[in-house]
Amino acid sequence: MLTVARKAAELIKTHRNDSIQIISHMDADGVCAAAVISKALDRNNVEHHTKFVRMLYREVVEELEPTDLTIFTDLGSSQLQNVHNRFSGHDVIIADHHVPERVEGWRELVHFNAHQFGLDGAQEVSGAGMAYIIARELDQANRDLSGLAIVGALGDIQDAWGKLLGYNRQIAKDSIDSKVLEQKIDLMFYGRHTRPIFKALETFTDPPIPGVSNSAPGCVSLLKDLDIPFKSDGGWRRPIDLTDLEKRRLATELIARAYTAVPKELVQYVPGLIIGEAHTLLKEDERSMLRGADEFSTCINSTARHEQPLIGFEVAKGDRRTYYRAMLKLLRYHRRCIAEGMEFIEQSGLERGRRGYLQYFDATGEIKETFIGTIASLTLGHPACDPYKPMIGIIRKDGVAKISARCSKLLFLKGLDMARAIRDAARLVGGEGGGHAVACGAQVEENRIPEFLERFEYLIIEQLG
Ligand SMILES: [Mn+2]
Repeated sequence: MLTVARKAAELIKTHRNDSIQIISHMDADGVCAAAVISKALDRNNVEHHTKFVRMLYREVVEELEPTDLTIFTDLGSSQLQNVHNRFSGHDVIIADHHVPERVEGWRELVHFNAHQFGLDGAQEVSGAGMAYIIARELDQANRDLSGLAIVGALGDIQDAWGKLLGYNRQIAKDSIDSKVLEQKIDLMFYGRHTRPIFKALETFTDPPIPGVSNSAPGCVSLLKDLDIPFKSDGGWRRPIDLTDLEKRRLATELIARAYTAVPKELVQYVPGLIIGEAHTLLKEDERSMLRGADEFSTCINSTARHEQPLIGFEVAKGDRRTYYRAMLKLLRYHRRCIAEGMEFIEQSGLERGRRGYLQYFDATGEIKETFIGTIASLTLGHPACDPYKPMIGIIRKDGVAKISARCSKLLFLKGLDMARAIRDAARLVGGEGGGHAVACGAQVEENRIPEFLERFEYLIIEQLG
């Protein structure tokens, strides 16, 4: 594997005085991947440009201009044929972890894909991880960029088992060795460094915990019962402020309560969702949203969702001034969009699939299409929905339906791969789909939505036996 990474690094070096572009995926992993390569180039005083795209559909690729060297990160492999048609004859590096297409006889291509080395690209290494391996070959001093590779991996939900797997563990080790990262078994609360403990509890919904999830008064009284103060002299206590003993008391109680509500066959996976590996970025400010690697990745993800990936890109590269402030502003807007989206769901309610196994909503004209996935996943945490069944959001536009699907990590741990189901279901009705096992999407013709839903529901029931 390192041989190919080295070849990529050598190719970059031979082009150091030429025009270089990075083209990357517009999501958290893709933004981190581009930031890793861009940082490595900056450190070598190599000029370059960076661009983000959602997918390398044929029309998209046709609008790209080949330069002396093009580096694709977190995409390219699964649309290799399209890339080949436009870029053959030019020097290209692809650093990706998606399942690759095959193309014969493209000599100028250095294809660095996880699957070629027997790595599971869904769980063991991300696009940012692949980019990082090249950066490390460029210069061992780039080991400090491994923190970004972990942020990218979390963006692609590669820690669904409560810990990193495969090559991601090696990258985390680089990161710990270079004093960028701390890895610790902890409560899997979102906002460990930034939110009051009761708030972190209230928003914990996967798995749902009776009397805690979505219940502020319930969280307050739980903390009282467990004798865990939620305030100290310095203000609200955050999850990381809890002592190990307090954390243990809390974890035991949460697991016990979750057991009472989770379907029997899923019970064994519950502890892994409540306790797991937490990743802290030690160079970030103690109370910053960038301190927790998971929150960092959510921040970057929201810049991509709002079509402002360059903001996340500059923040990932280290800007803590202009772009960082722009990101915070965007996050406030992001929260407003979430509130509006959830209000719409409250009012319109959910529909059920024919077999009762899917829940969905159509938010055409109400929610931005890049935002539908975020709303679908938050809806899963809503008390009115069944958290153990997949949630689908639909937006119709110009005769085409954009579909986003989300499900609890519990279903994934039980063996559901929604990405496969959505790809197959979309194909069966002449569309396209893909993504991650618990978060994926598809595009189908508007008039085929009912047929798509039926097929998708069928494939999910089949997978879950
Ligand atoms: Mn990725």
